[in-house]
Amino acid sequence: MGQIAFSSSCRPGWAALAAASLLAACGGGGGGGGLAFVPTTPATPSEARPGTLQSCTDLASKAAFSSTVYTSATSVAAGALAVAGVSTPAPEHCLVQGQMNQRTSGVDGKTYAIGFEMRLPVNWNGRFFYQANGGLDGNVVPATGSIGGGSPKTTALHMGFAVISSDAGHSGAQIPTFGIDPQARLDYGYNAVAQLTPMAKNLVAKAYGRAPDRSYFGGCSNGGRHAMVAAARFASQYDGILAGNPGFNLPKAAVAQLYGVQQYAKVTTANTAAGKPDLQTAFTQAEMNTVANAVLARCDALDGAADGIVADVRMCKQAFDLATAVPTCGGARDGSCLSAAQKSVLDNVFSGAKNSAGTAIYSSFPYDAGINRTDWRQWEFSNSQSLDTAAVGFVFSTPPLGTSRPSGIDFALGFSMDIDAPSIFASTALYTESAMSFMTPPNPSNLSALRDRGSKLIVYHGTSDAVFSSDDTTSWYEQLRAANGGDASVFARFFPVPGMNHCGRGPATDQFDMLTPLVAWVEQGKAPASIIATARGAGANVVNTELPVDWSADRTRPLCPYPKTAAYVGGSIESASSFTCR
Ligand SMILES: [Ca+2]
Repeated sequence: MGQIAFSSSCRPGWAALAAASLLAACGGGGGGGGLAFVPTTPATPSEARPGTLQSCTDLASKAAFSSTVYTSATSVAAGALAVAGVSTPAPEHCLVQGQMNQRTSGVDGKTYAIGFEMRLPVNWNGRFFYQANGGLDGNVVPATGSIGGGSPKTTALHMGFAVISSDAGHSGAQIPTFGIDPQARLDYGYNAVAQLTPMAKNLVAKAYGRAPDRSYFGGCSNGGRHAMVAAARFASQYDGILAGNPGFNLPKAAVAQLYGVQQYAKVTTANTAAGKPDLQTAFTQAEMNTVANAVLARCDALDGAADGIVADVRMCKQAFDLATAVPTCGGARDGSCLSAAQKSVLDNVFSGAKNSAGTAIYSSFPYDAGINRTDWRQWEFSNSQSLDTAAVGFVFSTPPLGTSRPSGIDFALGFSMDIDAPSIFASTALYTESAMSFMTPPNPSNLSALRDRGSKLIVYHGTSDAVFSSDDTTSWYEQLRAANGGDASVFARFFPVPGMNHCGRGPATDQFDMLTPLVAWVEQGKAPASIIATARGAGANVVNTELPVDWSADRTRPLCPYPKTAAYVGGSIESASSFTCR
């Protein structure tokens, strides 16, 4: 199975991560070699042409492809596939399942393959959509093509795209031990996309009689990371890329989660049944409500509307000081205050994980209105000691530390930010690429190949995301702007989603369709000046139960391309038409 060779990457370790030195060390990223930015004229936009499925059950023989086994090709009648939250039935389509690159690992002796399924609608819109999935992958999620945001009301398949989904090269949903196998690491990081993309395009060509006119890529969380990696590594293959809450520095973010466990363990008040620190007691629900309310008290009105939304978290950073905004408990903790120790812990987490020398390990996080919600607590107090410890233990550390250490919270508490954390940059003769190499975009601010072929990138990120920081995405976008003469908006736009947690939920207008505007941008040259988002109150397809009670059920807001934010211009506080991006 031919591995695709990639150009060498520029990736300094933590010591060189100051923005200025990064840009200098990486040659500026934009027009190449640190030379002055030279604008290029993107290709003339053209729209995809619809087509009709010509072939399904015989595709296994018609679409033969290197190192690929098709295990089934079956017709699926209209309405036979239900998608949660989507009221209209899935269209008639062909379901092709199979695997690429089946092999037996010489390291752990297990059998691996890149499992996939592809759903090809009979009435095709002429487009291909790569559905990137979340977490540790390991599961062929049905290839319906999530368009992102909170409980979307349609899918790429419903819209007529031919959609592929994969397990990213290992089987077993969210089971981390595939990280013992070096090739499975690379497949998860980037190689599954490299292998599947040409296979899928060939399948489309055989199914419809012609190749896709346009190709798109989308996902959230680890899927957003896949999207950011595709934008950097596979620009020649994709016309439009949609990256949601992207964990494009996922190994760093996972280590930062372990740092959070260590911090929270300092202020717990009880142990679990297993005799371990109960992180849920580090900050009670009442205490986080106090913090979130203090954020709103200081920051909500700064954007011109006291509406429960902090439209500009950068402005809030200047205005909000935990030390003075939240009362310090004079006596016992009662929910209305934080102890001095708690303030220190929360400040450490929000200012960002550091090693003992004070060097930043990941990123700061913005104080926002959604940091008292369920999803935030889930990531900080639960996933941090299960999912993140497993990922660091088996997939991101080199060699994998998890094979010789306890799991769960004990792994997190025993993890040294000085000695162990640098293992995400390490490689060995067996593990030839570090996690930071295979998981992250090479030189993420250099997207000149994507830009120069006229492809477009839309990124969104909830500002109350607990695990991947919107500050990190903001920092990346600032570097991208700098690499493009101060303005990257001709090909890449970043839409922060105020109040939204990890890929949805929170006190937010979290339902939006960014795929349709991405297609309009790619194919008609219409750049998105704003994107309307809707709250999911009573009557929504899937109700967001965490919305503030004083919001209308169907509140709308414009999401604005950074650095613009939504400013109130008068009228109903519930309507997007009362706001403008500026
Ligand atoms: Ca506000």
